[in-house]
Parts: sequence; structure tokens; C-alpha cells
Amino acid sequence: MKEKLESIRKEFEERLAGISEQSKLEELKVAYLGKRGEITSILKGMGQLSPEERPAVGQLVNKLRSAIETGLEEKTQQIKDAALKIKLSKEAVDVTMPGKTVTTGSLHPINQISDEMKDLFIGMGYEIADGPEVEFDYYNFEALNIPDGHPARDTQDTFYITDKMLLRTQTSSVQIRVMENKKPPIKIICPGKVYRADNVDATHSPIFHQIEGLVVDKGVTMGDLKGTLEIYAKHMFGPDTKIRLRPHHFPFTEPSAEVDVSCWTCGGKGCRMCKGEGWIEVLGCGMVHPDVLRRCGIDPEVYSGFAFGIGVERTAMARFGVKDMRQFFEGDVRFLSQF
Ligand code: 2NL
Repeated sequence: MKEKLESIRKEFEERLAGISEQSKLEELKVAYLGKRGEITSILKGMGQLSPEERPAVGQLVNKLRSAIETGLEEKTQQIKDAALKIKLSKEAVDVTMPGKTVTTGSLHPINQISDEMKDLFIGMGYEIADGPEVEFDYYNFEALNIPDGHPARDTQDTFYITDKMLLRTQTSSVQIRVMENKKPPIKIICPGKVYRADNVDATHSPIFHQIEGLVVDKGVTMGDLKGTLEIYAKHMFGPDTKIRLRPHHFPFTEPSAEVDVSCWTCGGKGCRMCKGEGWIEVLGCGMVHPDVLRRCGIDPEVYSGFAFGIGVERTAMARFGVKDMRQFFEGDVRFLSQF
């Protein structure tokens, strides 16, 4: 019996040594410890032994069984370790490899400038108002004192969808909609895209961005307008900036003015930037025309208001020293990555 057990052990160890896969190991386990395995059949045959022999043989069989179990466990661990080693070596990171550069985008210069303007006016208590780019003739022209045949229909020629629908030429249309729907006090800015039937050149584009502001309340004066624009100019062009209002004409404001800021390059002495003028035009403004208020259901005897319109491309060109407006629309990364 002893010899038999010994030869089983030997055979087991030989077979175990030749195994390197988990599935073969399972087969081996069944062959020795399974229901019809070697050890099991010996245990079953124990009944034929004499009572004196039984304990000693039982001990030997148990020893062999636990040796087989240990052998199987150790092999399982070895197979697992080997697999892990292969997996790790496959996944190894070569830290000496050059890294992949992560390129982050940035805001388009037009968005940078309009965000800056919006932040400033929000800080002064303005709300942002939004409206359609495809607009009725009424909101874009009629309501703003520009009836059919008015010369401003030529200077602000646009793209017509139908006789009565067009692409808005200014975001004033949004302000008209707000005045129709809300009682003063009104304090809003309207940023957005506007359209003109202009040919493309260095300073013109059929699509551009504008931010218009509107304040309507009791007792709003031109002094309020001037103070507001002064804050705007200092914020956008530097704390030493001065402003100058030149009389102008817009159909929708009375009085109207164009606003110049002292040149941010020479401080007003005159240089190439300001073409020797010392001043640079940055926006248009005025006191809202009483007819415009009345048409929106606001009594001009009770309320007054000011409005202004700022071209974003123009401002961005000034701030960044861009000479050709077309660059803002071309999407050339070599241009855009400079901002
Ligand atoms: C420019 C500058 C301006 C306004 C826009 C405005 C809006 C309403 C009523 C009155 Cl609802 N005015 N906006 C006023 C003055 C100038 O934009 O150069 N526009 C052609």
C-alpha cells in the first residue's frame, strides 16, 4: 500500500510539473480528488483493510491528499502570477516616450470682447435681452422712425426673406420688443449678430456683431448717458481714456451723437493709430426719440431714455490692432491662436 501511495504521489508530481494552463490543472484535480479520482477510490477501498492497518494507512492517504491539494494550490498561484506578469509587461508604460501635447482652444477674439462688454454692463445692473435675427420690417425699421423710402433704408440695406421679413440690421429690434412688453424701468443690453448687404472689405462684412444698450426710466438724462459711456471707455481702452460726444443724426434718437475716445496709443497727441486726430470713433448713441417710446406704449412725457450701439468687430480691431476685419471670419488657426 505504501508503495502504491508513493507511486501515486510521484506520478502526480510529474504530471503537475508539466502543466502551465488552468484548464489542465482542473483536469488533474478531477483525476486525483474527483468522485472517481485516485485518492477517492483508495479511500473507498479502505474497508477491505484490517482494523489494525486502517489508522496508519488512513494517515498516509490523508497526508498524500493534503500534499496533492497544496501542490494544486501552489500551481494555481504560479499560473495566476505568470499571467499577471505577462499582462503587466504588456501594459507597461514607457515613461521615456515623448508625451502627447494637449492643445486647448481659446475663445474667439470677438467672443472675448463681447464677453468683456457684457460683464461690464451686467456689473452696472443691466440685463441681457435676446431676440430673433430674422425680423419683421416693423421692428427693424418702422418702429425706429425709418419708414419705407427713408434714406437709412439704403445705408442699412439688408437681406430680405419676404417683403415684410428681413435679417436685422441692428439689435434695436430686440429693444423695441422689450419696450413693447415691459414697463420701465428698463435697463438692458442686446448683444448679437446683425446683417447688412455690404460688400466684404477690410472694414465691412455682411454679418457682424453688435451690442446695443437701452435705459428707460423717469428722469434719465444725457448726463447719465455720458457717465455710462465714460465708464465703458475707461474699462475697454484704459483708465486714462477721455470721451468726446460729436453731434450726429440717427432717426431713432434725438439728440444723437457719435462718441470718440482719446487715442489709446498716443494718449491724444496724434499718431498713426488715430491718423493724427488724437481721437478714435467707437460708438453711436443718443436719447431715445419720443416717437419711438410712444410707439412702444411708453409715455415720453413721463419717461425718457438713452441708447447706444457698439460694433464688436470694430472694437476688437481697435483693441487687438487687427487691420482687416475678414480675419475674424476666416477661422485661420494661425490668426486665432494669437488671442
Ligand atoms: C449706430 C450706433 C445706435 C441706438 C443705436 C437705439 C435703440 C432704440 C431706440 C433708440 Cl430701441 N436707439 N439704439 C441708438 C443710437 C445709436 O447705434 O451707429 N447705429 C447705426
